[in-house]
Amino acid sequence: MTTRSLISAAALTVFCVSSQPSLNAGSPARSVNNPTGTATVTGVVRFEGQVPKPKTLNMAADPNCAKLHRTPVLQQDVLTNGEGELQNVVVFIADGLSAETTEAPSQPVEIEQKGCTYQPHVVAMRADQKLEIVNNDPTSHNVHPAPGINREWNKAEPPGTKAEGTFSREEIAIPIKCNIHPWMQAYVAVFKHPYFAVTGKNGGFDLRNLPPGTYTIKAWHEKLGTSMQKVTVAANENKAINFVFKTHPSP
Ligand SMILES: [Cu+2]
Repeated sequence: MTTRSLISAAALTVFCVSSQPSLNAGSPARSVNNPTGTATVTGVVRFEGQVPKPKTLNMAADPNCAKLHRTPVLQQDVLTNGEGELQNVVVFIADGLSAETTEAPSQPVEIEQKGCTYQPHVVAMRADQKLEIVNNDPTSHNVHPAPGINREWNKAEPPGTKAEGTFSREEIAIPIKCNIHPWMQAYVAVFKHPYFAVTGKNGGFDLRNLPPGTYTIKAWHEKLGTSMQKVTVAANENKAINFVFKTHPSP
């Protein structure tokens, strides 16, 4: 036996052993041992139609909040730019991944309580990654996630302090409230894998390091719902897809 064939035999043995318990045993083209691939799915999320007029947040109940603003503060629910590109959409792989083995990053995801609003309004993170909420206001806040399937928690935050917590289950997405200021609202999307993005001001998203495969990709928006499409990518392929949301989808 040559050295090369010995290596091939060894690799085959490793593959056969490791693929036994995986969800992907019937598809030997994809290695479950290598979750970091080379394919990319990029795109833009757009809103079509009349953008709903944003409501003004009424902070009169807490003068410490009201006096932090000279101009009205608008609700952050449907945010578009002049091109109709939609912000705060969570785009993620919903189906098609084999079992993932990568660990959650050790650095926390941070949300700031500033001007009596949550900044950013939407974040995405890994299960068991730390979520850190920092109170940068001269008034007391509270942070109260209201999950559907994760453990609920509820923490006080005097001025200048921070609170932290985790979520162990995938959930898209968990509303985050402040019990003191009912207008304060954020969302946290929690994933078991690293293939997710939140659109910025240009509506863009970028899912990198994907293994080759066929995936269901979903786009979630807090008010406009969820849209999905299937995409197949080969190794090193960069595929562009777009999502479009409308206020009143036709029946
Ligand atoms: Cu608050």
